[in-house]
Amino acid sequence: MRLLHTSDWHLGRSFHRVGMLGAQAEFIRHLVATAREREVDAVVVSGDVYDRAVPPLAAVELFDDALHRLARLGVPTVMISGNHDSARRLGVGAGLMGRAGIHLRTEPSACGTPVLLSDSHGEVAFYGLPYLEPALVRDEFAVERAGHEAVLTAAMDRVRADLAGRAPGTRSVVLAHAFVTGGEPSDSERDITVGGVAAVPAGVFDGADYVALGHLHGCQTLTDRVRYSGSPLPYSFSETDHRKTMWLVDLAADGSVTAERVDCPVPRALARIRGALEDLLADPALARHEEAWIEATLTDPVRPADPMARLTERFPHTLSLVFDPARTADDPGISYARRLAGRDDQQIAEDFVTHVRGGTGPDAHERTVLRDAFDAVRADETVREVA
Ligand SMILES: [Mn+2]
Repeated sequence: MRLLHTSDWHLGRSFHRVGMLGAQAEFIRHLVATAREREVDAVVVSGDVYDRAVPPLAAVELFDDALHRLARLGVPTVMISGNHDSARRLGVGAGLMGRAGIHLRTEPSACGTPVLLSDSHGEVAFYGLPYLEPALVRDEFAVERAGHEAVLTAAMDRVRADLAGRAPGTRSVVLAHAFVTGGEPSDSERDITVGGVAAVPAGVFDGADYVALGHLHGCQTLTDRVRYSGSPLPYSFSETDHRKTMWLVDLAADGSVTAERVDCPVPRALARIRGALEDLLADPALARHEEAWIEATLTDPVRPADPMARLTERFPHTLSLVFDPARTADDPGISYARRLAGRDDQQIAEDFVTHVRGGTGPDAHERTVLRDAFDAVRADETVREVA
């Protein structure tokens, strides 16, 4: 069975000030053309269809267009909701869409109920695990003080139990939206840290022949059977080095996997350039980036006049301007943002406590208090989005 695995469309999202709807529509056409030309048996979309719980009308219309194209193509499609989607909103009409061959899985309670597709070698069971927010699905999976690992393990136990009851040799594909250990994040994923641990080990998915992951925006291979497709388009400059792709996966009769990367059309290259303004405007080596979307970091000790206007004369698609005047690391003027870069909320809060207490960090109880506070805020945000 041949699958086309994609995720993280984020329909409606823009890239800095550039609207991406046109590029997203182009991607949908590319997806459908690839499915037809490469004779794909099933398309899997592993969450974050939309960028927001309540997406703009144009994004909803584009999704509607995608559904029609996929249904017309006649290739069965399985989709799950991600942490950016409102599972309930996305799930509206799922029963009817299912009759058209588009299987939307947004209900945590349906984790163990597969979509069954078959080829000449027999059945393949597709289990759609929507994004599982621990605070919201704790009761469904009867786990206490749940983190991501606990709820995904419980969901996969249902998958394994269902699979065990099927004919021997039944192959399986699991769709999940999660941060799996070993994956490399970028700047455009929403933080899902809960209980201090966002990442779950790949071993949670043991028993599945192929695990089609969504959430991280870079295409990556964790094991032969566990892969992220990444987003089809870049949504932050941290993705400058990404090659945007989908996975074309062949699932053999014995469940073994071979996978090929299929490139996605990206409207414009990305580049990050750094230096003093005059150097950036003069350096002949930068000529190759003149048509790219640019993030420029200016290192001039004094902020130059009209930097954006001057940069866009040479680089008309400059989208982001960062000032990072050349200083030594112990300079007290070094920016607060730079000191915080790369640290999560919990670490920042713990370091703050250490700082204001003259070097004494929080004890275990205080760390738990901080962690619970962050979890409560995140759960509350999610509840408001889902509601
Ligand atoms: Mn995403």
